[in-house]
Amino acid sequence: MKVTLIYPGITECGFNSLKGNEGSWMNHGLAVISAALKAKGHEVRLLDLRRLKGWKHFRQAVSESVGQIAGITMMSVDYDAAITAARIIKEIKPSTKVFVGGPHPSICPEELECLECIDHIVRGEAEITFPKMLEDIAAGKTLPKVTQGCKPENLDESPWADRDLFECQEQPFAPFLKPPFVTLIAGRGCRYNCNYCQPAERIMFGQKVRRRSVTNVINELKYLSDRYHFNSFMIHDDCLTEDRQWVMEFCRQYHAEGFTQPFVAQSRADIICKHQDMVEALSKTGLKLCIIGFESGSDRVLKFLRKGCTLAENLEAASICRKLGIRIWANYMLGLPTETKDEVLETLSMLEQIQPYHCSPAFYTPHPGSDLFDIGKEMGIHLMVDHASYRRNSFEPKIKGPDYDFLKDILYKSIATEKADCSDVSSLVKFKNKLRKLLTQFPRLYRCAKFISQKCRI
Ligand code: B12
Repeated sequence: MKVTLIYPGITECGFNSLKGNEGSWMNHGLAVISAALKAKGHEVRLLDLRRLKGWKHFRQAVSESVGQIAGITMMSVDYDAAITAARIIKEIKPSTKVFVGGPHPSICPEELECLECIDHIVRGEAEITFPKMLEDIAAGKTLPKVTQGCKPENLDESPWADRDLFECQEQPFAPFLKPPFVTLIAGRGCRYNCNYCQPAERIMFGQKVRRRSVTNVINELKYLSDRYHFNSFMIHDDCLTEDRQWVMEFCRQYHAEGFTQPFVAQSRADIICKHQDMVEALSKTGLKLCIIGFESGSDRVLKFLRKGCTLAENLEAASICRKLGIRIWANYMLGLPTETKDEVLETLSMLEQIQPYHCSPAFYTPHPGSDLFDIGKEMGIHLMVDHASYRRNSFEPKIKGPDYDFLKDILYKSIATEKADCSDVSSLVKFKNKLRKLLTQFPRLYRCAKFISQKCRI
């Protein structure tokens, strides 16, 4: 069959935006589905909205290339673009069967069930189920509107992501990570229970975390090295370091195969404190940047979030990373439900001690599928006006309660805690950070400078 997969990830960056940093990354969900479909002989192509000029361009692409089947992936944040795409497909090609899958359809199928522009919703994983559904369609069977995807128990049996689909041109997001750059996923699911995320991940991937074997991941890296000659990479897993044995074996095989490329991965403060030797092994292997969800500098807030980490662990983890030469990418939230101004200041003080390489703050944004979303809904505090409000970089108030002017001020101050990194592009970065510190005193000017620096990628 002729299948068109659609990536609607333009909420943050808009059309014609396939460049630089995260905006250039491929979507692994669609890439895995594409590989599974191609293995069954289907003809697969991609419409990546980031590559198009606008909806007119999309209409033209739909007229020219969409066949019997369209498959749209969807995070909650991309709801509007995904639904607009589905409507346009149905308008131009009414006989095309439109499938949706991904986080939002898995978590909120009821929101999509009533939409006529969608024929089928697949919840959860789909590399087994989607090809099977196409077989059923070809056999003339009638499919239900909502189908629960079948979980591949052994991820080694799932195909590797089809990178041809996205014409893989992923870009690194830090100056010390040299291109060519690639991203990969070693596992699915998360065993932690943070209330701003869970149970979304359990709904999508089940209770148990599944991880590909180390050998399978190393084999993919060998393939990526042959094919793209990558000089750096990122492992997207929610928490790569939760399985110590897996990590140690990964480090061993990475060395044994002669890889030396630096990489980025996410971890947690409690794990870093508990397994310093593992972090050291990772650092020797090539972990140059660790993304850590510190979230808050207040123990009360951390407990409220069910984070399972303390302020003391946050600080210790940062000091371990600094000692090992691992740069810290600090994720944290401001404006959480129940959070007081003093607690926000505790977060600022934590960051001053952490001295991150990069600060990645967010005003707390309620996400469907999380317990905290349900709590906020019950309390009637949500101020989200549409699905696009789920995006990270918007400054509009997300919930009732926080003083957002105060939070903006703290946000700018927190960014000023970034520590200049003189080991690579040195003087430029140092100068940029000094300037940034200075500019934080003048929020408008700062925003303007940030905009210009992002546009010029400096
Ligand atoms: C990588 C990643 C990113 C990358 C995305 C890169 C890209 N171009 O896709 C980056 C860093 C950019 C990113 C950003 C964000 N992310 Co993110 N991200 C992830 C992460 C860690 C991995 C995604 C992944 O590849 N998984 C592995 C693949 C195989 O799984 P999958 O995509 O779900 O696909 C399977 C099924 O869902 C299904 N499927 C998927 N698509 C389709 C389509 C069809 C037709 C069918 C039938 C089936 C189907 O089949 C696939 C194979 O089994 C997930 C967490 C996770 N573990 O999944 C969060 C996650 C998807 N992100 C999330 C969020 C909230 C965000 C942000 C909104 C954060 C923010 N506030 O800014 C931004 C939004 C970006 C945007 N579009 O504007 C949430 C989504 C929750 C929700 N309700 O939508 C997740 C689930 C994390 C979490 N637990 O909260 N993210």
